[in-house]
Amino acid sequence: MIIHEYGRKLEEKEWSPCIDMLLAGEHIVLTTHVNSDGDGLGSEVALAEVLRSLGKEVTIVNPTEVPSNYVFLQDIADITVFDEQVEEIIEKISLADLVVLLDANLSERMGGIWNHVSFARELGRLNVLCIDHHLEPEDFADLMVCETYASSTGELIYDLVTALEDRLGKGLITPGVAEGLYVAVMTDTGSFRFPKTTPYVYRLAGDLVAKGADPNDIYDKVYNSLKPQSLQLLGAALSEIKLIEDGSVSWLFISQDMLNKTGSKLFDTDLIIKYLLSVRSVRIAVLMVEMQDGRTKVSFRSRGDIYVNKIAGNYGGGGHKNAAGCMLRYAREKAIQIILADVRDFLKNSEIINK
Ligand SMILES: [Mn+2]
Repeated sequence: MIIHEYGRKLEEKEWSPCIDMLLAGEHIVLTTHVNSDGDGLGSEVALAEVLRSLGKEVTIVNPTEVPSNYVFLQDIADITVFDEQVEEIIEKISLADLVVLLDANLSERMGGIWNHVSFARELGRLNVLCIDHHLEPEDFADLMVCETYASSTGELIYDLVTALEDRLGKGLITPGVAEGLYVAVMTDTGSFRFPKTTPYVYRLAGDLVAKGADPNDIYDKVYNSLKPQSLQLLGAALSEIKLIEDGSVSWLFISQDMLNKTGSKLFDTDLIIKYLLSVRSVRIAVLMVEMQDGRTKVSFRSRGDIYVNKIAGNYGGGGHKNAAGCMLRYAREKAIQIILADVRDFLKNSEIINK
């Protein structure tokens, strides 16, 4: 098992083991993490189209459903969802010779799919490839390209496809591929403004636009697709935001009751977290969402050199320096109590270290 962690843009030749593995595959399954996002989904549809153009049989199987604002992506309707089609997924994995996990670096992020992948892999039937940009990868695959310098998995797939184009001597970025990769990079960079938005990211975005991605159309479809009930949830949530520690911490707890009253689903909360960081003094923002089973999903955002993935890591989660998450087995009161205590401690310690 090889983990590439160069911490810089990979040279073309460094993509070779990854390209060899993809070219050797005949029946390839692509997947991403639970509660899929634009980066995972856009990377999946882009890579699927590239591999299909090379004659591979490719299927996408995801642990959870596609959020409605991404259903416009090419061929997304063909995605099989584990929660709904377990039998089909088991069959697809049993026929596969390669499984590629995109935008996650922990086996458990595959949800129920991992058990079946792991079983087939132990029988020697398939290889597992992981391409991702989160911190602290688990060494679970046959080949892992884990590059935390990258703004997005989409950026890595763009580089991979470019290296593949060089190897094969032909263009592979069709308008469908460009659209998928643009969605991936745009969503994970917060529309080209997060810290890892390098000059190179703008150049690759420019190349994708030149090859058929329409920035105006894509932005409109991804971000202006709220259901009226999402606005109700947003209104209810904004009025509940709390600021503590002299305004350096903001937090919010969204209950099932709040979701039910406004008819909203879990992924509608994504649009709320940015408001938690919209006050200049805030250094750590915490959004807690009550799950149907009573557990609490926690999302962290931070400003500057505050590694919130470390707080999430205390509870089996992880992510990036400025954006991370975890699932707590505690209900409301206990969850709020321990997370805020952790955040206070963490902020205190990081202040001592930074002095
Ligand atoms: Mn990502």
